Amino acid sequence: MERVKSMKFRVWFIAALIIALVAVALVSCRDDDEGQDSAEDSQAVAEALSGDAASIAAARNLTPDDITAALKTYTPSGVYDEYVMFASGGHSGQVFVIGMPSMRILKTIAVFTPEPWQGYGYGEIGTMELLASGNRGDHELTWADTHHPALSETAGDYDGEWLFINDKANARIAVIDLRDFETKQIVNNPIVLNDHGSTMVTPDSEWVIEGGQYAAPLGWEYSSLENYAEDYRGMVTIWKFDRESGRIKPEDSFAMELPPYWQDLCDAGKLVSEGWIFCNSFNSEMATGGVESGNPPFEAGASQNDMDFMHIINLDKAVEVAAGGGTIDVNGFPVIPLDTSIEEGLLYFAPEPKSPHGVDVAPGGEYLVVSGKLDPHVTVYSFEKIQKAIDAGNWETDDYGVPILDFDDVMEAQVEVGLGPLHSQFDNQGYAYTSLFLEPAVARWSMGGDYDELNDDPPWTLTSKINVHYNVGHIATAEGDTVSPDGKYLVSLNKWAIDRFLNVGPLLPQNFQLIDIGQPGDNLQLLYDMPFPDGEPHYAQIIKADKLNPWEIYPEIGWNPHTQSPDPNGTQLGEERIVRDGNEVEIFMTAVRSHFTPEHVEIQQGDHVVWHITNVETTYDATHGFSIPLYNINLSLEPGETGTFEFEADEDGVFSYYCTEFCSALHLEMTGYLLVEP
Ligand code: K7E
Ligand code: CUA
Repeated sequence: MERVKSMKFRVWFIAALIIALVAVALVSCRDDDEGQDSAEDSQAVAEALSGDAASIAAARNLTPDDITAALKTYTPSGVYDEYVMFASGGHSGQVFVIGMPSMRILKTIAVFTPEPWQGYGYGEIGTMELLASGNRGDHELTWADTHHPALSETAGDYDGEWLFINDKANARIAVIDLRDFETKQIVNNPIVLNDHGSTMVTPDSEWVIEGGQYAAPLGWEYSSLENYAEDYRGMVTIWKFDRESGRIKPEDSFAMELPPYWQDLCDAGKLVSEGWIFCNSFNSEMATGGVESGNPPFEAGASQNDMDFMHIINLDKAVEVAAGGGTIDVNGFPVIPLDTSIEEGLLYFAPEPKSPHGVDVAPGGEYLVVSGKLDPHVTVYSFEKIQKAIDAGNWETDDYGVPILDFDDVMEAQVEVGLGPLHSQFDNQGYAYTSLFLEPAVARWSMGGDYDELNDDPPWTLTSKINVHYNVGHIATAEGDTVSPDGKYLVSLNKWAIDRFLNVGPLLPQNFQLIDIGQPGDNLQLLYDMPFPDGEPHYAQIIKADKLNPWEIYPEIGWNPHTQSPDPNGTQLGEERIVRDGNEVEIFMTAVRSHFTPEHVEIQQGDHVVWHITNVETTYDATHGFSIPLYNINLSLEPGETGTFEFEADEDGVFSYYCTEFCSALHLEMTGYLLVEP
């Protein structure tokens, strides 16, 4: 696509526009600045611009739209972002924290993959045990495919306390504590080895939903593909989250057996539909692939039917049935059998066209939006109509006996949005947004019902579209999954970047495109392209920055972040010591600018070493690192933190340990000798 060149624009026009826009921005955004007189400011800006800015704009070929976009996103030094986006990191196995609208990356949160900056998985016992808790038996897992982050909610609004993320590749869920932005728990799904429809939370985060993906015998047993219909199954797992302890409680959790269609994304009901969950599915054909043997490949075999099935699950009732013992044991985990779900009225289907991907619950909970990848429409279902159809009780069933509600009974509207619709999000103006993978574009369409009052566009109509570059997957709007979305910004999480950035070889970054959705009608503006150079993020959630209230330093010196409580091995200044008991050596060390105490650690080859380090700093950002060569040890110790590692001193020699954070002028001197005598 040829970019319009600014040669067409005269310098005076750009200069006038800059002055006008900056003056508007100053008056509207900075009117709360103390002691600043906006008239004086405008004067100063005008004087500055009449000097350099117009010629800079001309020299850089900036169009008026470019200048508007710059003014909406440029974030001066020391000014904070209004929103924070938590993006999954795809096959990096991590989560990324990004400020908006500046689109500055603020943090990587190490989750499923070792990460040396944070000392995650390089000796520190808490992180080693955490990562090991995600192993499967003897099989060590050191990566993950994170797809859908979910912020904890209170009464359907993000509360900024916890973050959940799934691992599609190995069916795991992690819990991140937003007091310190660190991972606290990894939970393995006992009955499946992959998931996808996760994580989503109920409006008070009582339950964390993990929907499945590729059907397999539950409990990861073997069975031939010839027995697919009989032995293979789908599932949804309902994890109990205990806010008090900040942990998922597997002992209070359960799963539901589902037919071997490939369950895909799920979403939790809210407000009127609270207590229900919805998962879409594909491959109701139960295709088993085998292109090498002359069978249709999955892509064709799983795309024959015009309709697949949205799964409508009565969560409240399922919780009762599970608590009442209506489960069987699979790999030590309680599972509600499919027959029980049918008898108890826990599970219904609604037909959904065609090869669906994504079901999104509207802010009021009254509508469910489904996109079929091979259908140019989004289909909107009415929760009220679904309830009526369930009460009326006339339905057909699928091969497994699951009731299939009549499509026309439950469908509220279909909106033709374009090619390859995937995921939908919502704003505060009565619009929904749907990503269009094939165009690729983002469509804005107006909602009906109560949402119709919020804008002038007719209900259930496409109102505008914006092209994105290229191949959008998910989109995320500010506070978009809550009962009260903010609108304002939308981020298009694009899978291909193609020509948007300098060529860096055949592996390209992804592209996050920030879009202004604040204006009604046909008025979407692309503001910023952000290259994302790591695993492919699938989904993101965007929270108001002022809802987050993380600690600046740990609450006490000698803090254990894994228990979020004082560590019994925390060491205060003056308490440093080395304790020997036979071949067992225990070291209690402190770190402060700019030395470790002790600076000499002399041990014997063959000793078993347990080493505690406490960062006794109480200064914001005074983090110290600690590394030992050869033994693959690297810790990050934030102010107040105590970290512990252990190792067998099987190699003799002289090992200089040092601080890996440039913490002070004498940081290079923040070192010591580990002497291992043969
Ligand atoms: Cu569409 Cu995993 Cu939500 Cu990828 S998923 S895009
Ligand atoms: Cu501590 Cu460098």
